[in-house]
This record gives sequence, structure tokens and C-alpha cells, in this order.
Amino acid sequence: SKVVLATGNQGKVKELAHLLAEQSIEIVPQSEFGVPEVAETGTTFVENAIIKARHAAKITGLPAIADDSGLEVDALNGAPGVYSARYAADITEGEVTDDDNTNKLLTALANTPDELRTARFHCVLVYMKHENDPTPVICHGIWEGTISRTKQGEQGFGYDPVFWQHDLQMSSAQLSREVKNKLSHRGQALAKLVEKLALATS
Ligand code: ITT
Repeated sequence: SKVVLATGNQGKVKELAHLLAEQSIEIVPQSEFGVPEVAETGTTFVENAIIKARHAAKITGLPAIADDSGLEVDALNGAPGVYSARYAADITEGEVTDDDNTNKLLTALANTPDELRTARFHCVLVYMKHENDPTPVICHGIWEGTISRTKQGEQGFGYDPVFWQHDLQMSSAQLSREVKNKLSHRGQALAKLVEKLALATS
């Protein structure tokens, strides 16, 4: 069955498409339908994921999966949180890049000692059968780590170069997609979603 993937983020597409393809769910990126960006006006990951899934379902007439995610940093009282994608917007002219965001984060934590640099990624995945689906399927995954003092690794996207896995002694940008998917907030949310969709459609 065809499902539109309601994201403009290529990093997310790479991580999600692979696992969903194994479920005989045919994922169509929303770019193929020219779905325009929608304002993420929610104050929670759940609200924003529903806004994006509903918008894509409305425009394409297909069921939709959306991902709203972000980084919660304890020393910053939970920031950047739902604003993770646009964290550095206030100090950047034009498009905010992943590098702008990670640089701002490293600066904000410059005086934070190692033991207080704890953080976690959240990912909320939402599946909506159609734009007026009254019972969206909502799944949440969390991935714990710490914020390093330098960027390391070239894989992944977003804050991966500064998201440190102490057990592995690697940043999440140094993990292969397969290993990141096994551990990550997105991989965990997706495993739950796959299970729920299998039940819902069986
Ligand atoms: P869409 O709304 O089009 O899906 P977006 O990038 O705007 O794309 P979000 O609003 O959900 O998505 O912002 C999530 C941000 O959190 C993302 O841009 C990254 O900076 C960060 N992020 C989420 N998951 C991540 C991951 O696995 N690794 C690194 N950074 C991640």
C-alpha cells in the first residue's frame, strides 16, 4: 500500500524509507507531489507531527506518516526541543543549516561541565489514514546521549556530530545507518509504528 512520507528532511527520509520498504509499505516522498511546507505551530512533537501528516494526506489523498523530532538538552532546560530545526534562526541570515544549529549549541554549552551535558533525542511518528482520521497512530522513541565539545563524524544529519554515545565512544554521526536505526529515537518509534500498523491492517 502507498503511504506519503510527510517530511522535507532528506536525513529522515533515508532512515525511515529503508525500514518501511521492508514492511511492503510503498513510501512516496511528499516532494513527488509538490506538497508545500506547512507552519509547525504546535508546542509539542505530537501536535507538529499531526499537523504535517494531516497536511500531506489532505494534499495527496493518501495515508501519511510524519516525523517530528528534536533534541532536549538538560543544561538548557529542554531547549532546543520542538525548535531544534530552527534553533540558530536568530543568529543566521537566510536558511538555517545543521552546522549553524550545532555551532550555536556548542557555544551555548561552552561553560557546561561534562557531567551536566546530558541530552536526548525525541521522535514522534504519526500515521493518519486520511486527513480527517480521528484516531491517528502515534509512536514515540527516545535516545539518550551527551553533547560533546567538538563535532565528529560525517554520517546522519542534524545534531548527530555532537550527540555522543558514551558506551560506543562515538558520535551518532560516526554510526552506520543500520546501527543508528537500531538505537535511535527514530528507529525505536518506527519499530513501534510497524507493529501497530501490522495489527491495524491485519
Ligand atoms: P520536516 O518537518 O520536513 O520533517 P525538519 O528538519 O523541519 O523536517 P523537525 O521540525 O522535526 O524536522 O526538526 C527536527 C530537527 O531535530 C532536525 O532538523 C534535526 O536538527 C534534529 N534531529 C531530529 N532527529 C535527528 C537525528 O536523528 N539526528 C540528528 N538530529 C536530529
